[in-house]
Amino acid sequence: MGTGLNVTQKLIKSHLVDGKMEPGEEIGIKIDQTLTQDATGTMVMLELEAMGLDKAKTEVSCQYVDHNLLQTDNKNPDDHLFLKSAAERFGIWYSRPGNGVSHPVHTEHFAQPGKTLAGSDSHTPASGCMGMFAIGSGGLDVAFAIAGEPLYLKMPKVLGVKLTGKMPNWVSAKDVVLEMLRRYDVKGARGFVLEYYGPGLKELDTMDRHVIANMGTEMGATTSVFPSDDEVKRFMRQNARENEWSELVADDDATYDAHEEIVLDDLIPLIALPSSPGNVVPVSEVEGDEIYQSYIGSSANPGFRDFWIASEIVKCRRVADDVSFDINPTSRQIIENMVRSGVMLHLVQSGGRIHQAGCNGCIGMGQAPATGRNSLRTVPRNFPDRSGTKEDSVFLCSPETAAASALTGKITDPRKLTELYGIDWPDYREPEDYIINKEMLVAPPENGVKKELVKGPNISSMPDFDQPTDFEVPVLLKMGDNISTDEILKAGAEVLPFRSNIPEISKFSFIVVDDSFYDRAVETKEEYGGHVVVAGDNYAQGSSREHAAIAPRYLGQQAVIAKSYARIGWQNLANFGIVPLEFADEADYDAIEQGDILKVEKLQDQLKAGKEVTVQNVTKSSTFKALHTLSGRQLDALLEGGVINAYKRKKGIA
Ligand code: MIC
Repeated sequence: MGTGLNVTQKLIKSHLVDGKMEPGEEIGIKIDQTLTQDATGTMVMLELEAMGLDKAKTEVSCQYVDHNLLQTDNKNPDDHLFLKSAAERFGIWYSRPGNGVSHPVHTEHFAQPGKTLAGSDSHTPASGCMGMFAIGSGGLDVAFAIAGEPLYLKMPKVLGVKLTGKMPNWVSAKDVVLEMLRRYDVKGARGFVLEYYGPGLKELDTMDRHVIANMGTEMGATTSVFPSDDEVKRFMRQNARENEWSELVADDDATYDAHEEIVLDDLIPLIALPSSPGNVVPVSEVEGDEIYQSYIGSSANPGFRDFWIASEIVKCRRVADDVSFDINPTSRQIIENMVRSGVMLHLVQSGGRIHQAGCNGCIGMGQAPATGRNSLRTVPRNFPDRSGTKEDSVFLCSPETAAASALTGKITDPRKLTELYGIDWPDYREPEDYIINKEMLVAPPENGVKKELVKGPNISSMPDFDQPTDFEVPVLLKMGDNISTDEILKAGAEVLPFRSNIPEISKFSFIVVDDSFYDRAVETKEEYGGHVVVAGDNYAQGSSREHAAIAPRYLGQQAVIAKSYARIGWQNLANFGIVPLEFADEADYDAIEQGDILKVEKLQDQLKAGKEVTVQNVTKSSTFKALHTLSGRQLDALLEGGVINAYKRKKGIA
C-alpha cells in the first residue's frame, strides 16, 4: 500500500483544523476563499449582519450577481444594491450584474491551486479544475467560513478516475462527465471526491476540466479535483495570474479508495434525457426527435472553446426555423473574446439569440421552452420544471450536439455533420491575444467606514426558530427517490426574487410536487403545530439552497424521514433545526401513508441518548426506528433550533 498522497488528501491535510482524515468522520477545514451568488447571497449577507461580522476573515470572498438578472420589477435590482452595500460593508469583492456566472469568473480571476473554496452554490466544485478543494455548501456554512470559522464535512473517500487515450472528433468534456453520470447516476458518488488523473488529462484544457468538475455535483460527489499542472499554469498565464500558480499533483505512489477508468477513445456523443442528469444514453439512440431549443452556455460549458465550436458548426449557415438558438455567454471576458475573434458574428448571423452573461435559463431565469417541446441544453441539470415550463423536456448535451441539432432542427449526432454539411472536425486554437477583463469586479474598499446596508422592501430578516420539541403531526407529503431541491423549492423567474423574503418564498414550497402543500401546511401548523415529510433515497439532491430547509421550517416542518439524503440538503436541514431522520428499515417507508399521524416523545432525550429515535405511527398503531447520523457538533446546534440560535447564545446576542 503506497504511503503517497493524492491531490485531495494533500488539499485536506494542508487545511485540516479539526478531526481525523478517516472516511466518514467529521472534519473541519480552513477556508481560504468563498463564493456567493445573488440567489443565495442575500440570505448569507443577512446572516453576516445577524452575526455582527465586521470584516471577512478569508483571503478572498466574492459576491457574484449572476442569477437574478431579469429586472421585471424592483425586487432583483433592490437585491443587487443590497448585495453591493453588503460587499462593501463586509470587505467582499462584488461582481457586477452581467459580469458573468460565478464559477467561470472565479476560475478566471480568483481560483488558486492549493487553496480551499466554499461556495453557496452546488456547482462551486467547478474550480476544482485548478487543483483547488472547492465545495458547495449551504449559505449559513459559507457565512461562517467568511467569518473565519472552519467548514465541517464528513471526510470523503477518493475515487480515482484514470483518463487514458485520445478524445475522438466531435466528442468533448461534456461527454466525459456524461459518461461518468451514465455509470454513477445521480447518487453513485455520494461520500466521494472524484479525482481525475492519468495520461488522458493532456486532452483537456482547464475549462474542459471545469465542465467535468462542475457536473461531479450531479453524481452527489462531495467535490471533484484535478491536479495543478502545466495546463493550469498556461491557463493562469492567459489570465495574467501565472504568479499565483503552483504545482499540485498526486505522489507517484498515491492510492485511491476506489478506481474508475475512462478510455477517451471509446467515448461517443452522449445525452441526458429528461428529467435527470443521470438519464444518459448515446445521442444516436434518440436522433431525429424534433427540438424547440438549442442552448449554449452555463457554468457547465463556460469556456471560450464551447462557444467557438458552436460557431464553427453554424457559421455561414442558418439554424432551423423552428429552433430557438439561445447563446448564454458566461463572462464579459468571454464575450469580448467572442466578438474580437468573430465567434459572436457567426452565432448572430446563424440566428443565435444573444443573452447577457449569467445563469439565465439554466435556473429558469428566462428562456423557458414551449409546452411539450424538447430543449437541448449544455447546462448541468434538468430536474422537473427547472426551466420554468411545467413538465418540461430538457436534455443535457455538449455544445457540439446542441449546435448540430440547431442546424437540423432535430436531435443530431455531431459526427453526422461531415456527411450532412461537409463540416470537418475543426482544430481548436486558443486566441493569441486573449482579452482579460477584470473591470466589472469591484474590489472591497480599504478599511473604509462601516457602510450602511441598503435594503429594499422585499428584504426581510431571517425568522426566529424555536428548539425542536416532541411532536404529533401528520405526514404532509410522501415522496419517492431523488427529490431535488428544485422540487422542494423551485428556482425560476417567479420565485428566485423572493430569496431574501422567507414568508413569501415559503408559499412555493413543494409546489412542483403538490400545489396544495402550502395551504395544507398552514392549516396543519395551526391544528397540529407542524408537519413532517417522508421521502425515498437521495432527498434534496441538487442545489445548495438553504431555502429548501428554511421555507419548510417556517411552515412548521419538524422532521424529514427519508431513506437517504444528498450531502448539502442534509446539512441544511440540521443547520435550521429540522431533524433529518433515516429509516432504520426501509420496509417502514412502504408502511407509511401520506396523512398518517406520526408521534415522537422525548425527542431531545432520544437524540442525546444515541443515533436511534422511536417513531410512533398513531394512525397505524405501530412504531418504527429512525436514525440520525449527525455529529455531536451538529446535534448541539440542532437541539437549540439551529446554528444561528447556537451562535447567538454563544456570543450573548439576543
Ligand atoms: C442551481 O444551479 O440549482 C442553483 C440555482 O445555482 C443553486 C443555487 C440556488 O438555488 O440559488 C445551486 O446550484 O446551488
